[in-house]
Amino acid sequence: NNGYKLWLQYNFVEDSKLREEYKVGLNSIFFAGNSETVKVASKELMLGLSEMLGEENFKNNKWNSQLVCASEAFLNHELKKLLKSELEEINDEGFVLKTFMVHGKQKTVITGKTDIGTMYGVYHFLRLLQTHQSIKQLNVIESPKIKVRVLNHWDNLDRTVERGYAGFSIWDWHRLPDYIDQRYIDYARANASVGINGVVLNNVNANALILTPFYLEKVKALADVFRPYGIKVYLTARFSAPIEIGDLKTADPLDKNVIQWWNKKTEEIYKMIPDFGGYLVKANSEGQPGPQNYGRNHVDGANMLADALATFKGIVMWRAFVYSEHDVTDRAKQAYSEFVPYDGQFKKNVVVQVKNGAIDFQPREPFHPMFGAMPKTPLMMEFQITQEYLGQSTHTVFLPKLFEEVLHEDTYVNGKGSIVAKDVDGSLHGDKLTGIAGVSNIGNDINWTGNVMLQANWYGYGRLAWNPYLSSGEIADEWLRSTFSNDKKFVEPVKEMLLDSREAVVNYMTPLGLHHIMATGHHYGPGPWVSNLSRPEWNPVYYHKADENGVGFDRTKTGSNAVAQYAPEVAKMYGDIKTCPEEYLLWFHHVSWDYKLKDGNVLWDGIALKYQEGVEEVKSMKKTWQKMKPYVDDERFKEVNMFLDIQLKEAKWWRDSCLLYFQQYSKKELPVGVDKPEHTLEYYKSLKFPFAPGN
Ligand code: BDP
Repeated sequence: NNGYKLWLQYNFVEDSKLREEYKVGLNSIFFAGNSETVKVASKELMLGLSEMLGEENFKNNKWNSQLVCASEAFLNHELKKLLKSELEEINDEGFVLKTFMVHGKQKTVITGKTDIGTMYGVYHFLRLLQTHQSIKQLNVIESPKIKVRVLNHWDNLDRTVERGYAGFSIWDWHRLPDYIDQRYIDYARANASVGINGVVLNNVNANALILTPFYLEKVKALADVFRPYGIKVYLTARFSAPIEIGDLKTADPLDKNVIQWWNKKTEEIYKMIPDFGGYLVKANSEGQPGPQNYGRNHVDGANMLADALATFKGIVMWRAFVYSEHDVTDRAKQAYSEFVPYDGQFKKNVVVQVKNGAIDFQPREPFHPMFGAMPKTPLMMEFQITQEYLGQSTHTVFLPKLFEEVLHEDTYVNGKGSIVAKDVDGSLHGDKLTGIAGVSNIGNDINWTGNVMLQANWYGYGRLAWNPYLSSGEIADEWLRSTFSNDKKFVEPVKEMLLDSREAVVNYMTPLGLHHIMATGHHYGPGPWVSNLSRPEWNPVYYHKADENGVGFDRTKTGSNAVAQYAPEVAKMYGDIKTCPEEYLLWFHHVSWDYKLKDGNVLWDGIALKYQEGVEEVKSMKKTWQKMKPYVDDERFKEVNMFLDIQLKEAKWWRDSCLLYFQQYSKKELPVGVDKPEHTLEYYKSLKFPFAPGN
């Protein structure tokens, strides 16, 4: 098993009792309608059932079938009446799974307001079987809580992937549009199975060529593949495209010719792709062009594109990932300072895309202060599924745990309970347009994500995008059962291992609120000593500020006062060293090496012990996995094992190099229980990785 089938393994149900139960409830099946969506959904159902039940031929007794799949418009009169109230509860993408007893016989209906909704119901039904749940009395009524649920591919036209660690891009631009790789179809199936309904095909550091007719033909081919699966295609729009591919002298968003150019370009796209989703824009950020190049602002830029898209119901996802080189006091404050004053000024079809934290996808960050702070502007969450700062694709880190933590943080903007998830799903401020984005970890490696364990992060992101209130435990459980085995002796320990893995990476990389101490450029491995980069805020020393007095970034009143960007309750909690959660201690405070932590250890000892704990956690992950040999095929077993070996080696590398580095300032011995470093600090500093991937 090379992992290509992801969580759609559809393993044979070995438990004969359960298999019989399923067969009894499923001996005849009827699909109403004949759209492309109905076709792919019925094909998927038949594939899943034949693999899981070992049964090829299911009868079709039309409306008398035991399983009926039909969207509302196709339901017969009787079923429509029976399902009336359930159908009223769902939105256009929602579904209902319901079992009735008709003349003493079990009958299950999968329905939705649309064929897409019904298809989501089919995938949910398959998931129930894959996770060995009873289907005797189904009463599931679900709708996605977020409208736009996209993957952001940071894929370049030359097939390299920015921060990609699973090979090259899966988009084979050269062979498109005529050659349709089976992978595109399987990619769409995987996304649909978890409810992802959009894909931004190309890098936020955009290339304008994607908007030329030559490439748009290729984009159209992909859009045609994805459409039956309910997936829309979006593109990143390079702000200077009117100059680069349009022969204009300017890209000023208020210039008539520029406006006209974008209008025409957009019309051209919709002619080819009538359900095109819209544009994602990174502007005036890390050297990307934007409205500020012309003395305009983000609102001018976003609204100009929004106008072009509005007639076609397209949207603009405008990123808030900005930090200026002219203000280096605290990078963490800049996006908020720049964007919050624009609240209420964006057009209705603009959503501002905000990373989960104010710096950049660290192993742990406090929630971005923009969440909750723009009541008149829909904000879309951006998570990073690819592990730029979390050990790339070799380290097993279960990210739903991180996502869940952020989604549950309380912004307090409308009083207690104003959690981030509510800003994202629109319930906090009544936003109509809601969205979530995950920076994809997918490449052309045979198992898609480089390391099979990291398929869980793609899966988990999708599940949370559908329902941001799902728990990471439920997600781990589902994923393990669908991907590997339903055996409790496998599921329970490996679930625990996954759920602990996120804390492990925090501990061996950046405990107690340390952040951004990864090595230059590629961010692979530790580099707390790096201080020579041209922009101060690109250097790890800027973030940890270690000196003889202590370590950490003072973001309280005595420092950058970044805490003031949060609601008063939160500002107070983070701002006071006594109430600041220790996970964020060094994020918000510069703390003396002798400061007493809650467990009685002084800070230096506490840091050292956390690094050690991280290493111990990886050891125990390894131990757990070793015991799983009986439940996993050889190929995947070995692969994960090798990766865990790398992870352990690198966890030690992190611990040793960081402790040696910080020890120069703390001037204290390592506490009892912390292993001695294997090498000298000079050795760790001398390690160079000129060809680390994904840069
Ligand atoms: C950082 C990455 C960089 C991205 C940038 C972004 O290092 O490669 O281009 O974010 O999100 O995480 O735009």
